[in-house]
Amino acid sequence: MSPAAMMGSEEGEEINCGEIDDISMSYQKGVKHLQERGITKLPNKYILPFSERPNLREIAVGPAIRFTTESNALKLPVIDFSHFCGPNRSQALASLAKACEHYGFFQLINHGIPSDVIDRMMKASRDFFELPFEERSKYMTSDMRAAVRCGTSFSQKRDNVFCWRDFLKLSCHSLPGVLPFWPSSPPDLREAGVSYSKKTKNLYLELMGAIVESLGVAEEGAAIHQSEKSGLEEFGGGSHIIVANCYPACPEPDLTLGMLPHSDYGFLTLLLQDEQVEGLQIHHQGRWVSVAPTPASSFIINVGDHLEIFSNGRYKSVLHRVVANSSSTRFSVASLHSLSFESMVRPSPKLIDDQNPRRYKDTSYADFLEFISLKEHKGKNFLESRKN
Ligand SMILES: O=C(O)CCC(=O)C(=O)O
Repeated sequence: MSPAAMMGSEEGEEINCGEIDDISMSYQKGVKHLQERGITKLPNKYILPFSERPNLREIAVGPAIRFTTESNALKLPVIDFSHFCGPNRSQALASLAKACEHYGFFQLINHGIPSDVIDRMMKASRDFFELPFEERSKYMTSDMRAAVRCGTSFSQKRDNVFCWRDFLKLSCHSLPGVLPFWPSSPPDLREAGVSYSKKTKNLYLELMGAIVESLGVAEEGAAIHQSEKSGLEEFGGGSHIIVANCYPACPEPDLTLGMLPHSDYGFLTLLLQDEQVEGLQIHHQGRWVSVAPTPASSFIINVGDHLEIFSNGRYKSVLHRVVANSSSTRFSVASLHSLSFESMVRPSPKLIDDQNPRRYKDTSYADFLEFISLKEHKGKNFLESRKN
């Protein structure tokens, strides 16, 4: 073979140009595909610079995988949703405000979504990632506005270093318009997704009603979709995306991440975590701390960039990331909510005064998509770009 046809591979050995195409095609096919090929070393494409690598100490506890140790365990505040509907509402609102101000994350219990709705969504997501690559790849597109989008890493077109995750994104607004585009396989995905989407949307609206009240910008905690007073009646028709994440077991989890540090763009994210396999970490008081797996009967809720803007910085979106592990595949399902595509998010006028000047420019979901199509979404760089 001529030297011109030879190049150094990512692993350092010599390969020919045909193989290079094969390797880069493998990255594009996602990490599930790499895992199925039985790789035992992490390809360089996934290796983070030293300073960005996680500091892992993986512990097997029975069938479960944990990273939590005495030094990095975090107990998230627990918010009992049932208290919003009774005599304890004002106390529950105060706890909600505290959780959003000091953590940006909380665990929500007694939310009223039936467990079979949650179990079916989790199962349909897992089953999707079990489909052959040829079936999943029908939904691979770089069109961020597509009704369904399957892919790997964060932006597989632009990421220099890939993350160790595959995803399926289902746009949920409006359901009748998007449903015909959703995958028809696995057979239960559409039905499970529709019930899950309706229930999580209602829960989100109820939570936003409580959040608006906790900020003191609505006289009552009426659900936002019914509220004329808050000026936020657009919430009911806002964007809603369900993201199913799959993080297969990784040969060298110390060298990579399932998801790089980021904040979520919307108002709130409702996250269903894997019950057995830990992986979510949040940046709290200057260090990375693990969030222990939560029972499927509860959600992890986090404040997004749009809520930080709306609250004029009182509630903070918080950096979070996902660590990989060497023995078990981890799944999660995130439900991300914001206003409709072109609607403007701005600080509530009632939260601006001489002591609290307006801290952010107007922005929209469309602005976020444009930003990430031009720049890498790193940390909170989108929100930083919206500061006054
Ligand atoms: O998998 C997780 O626990 C977190 C997922 C996440 O951060 C996201 O989908 O934005």
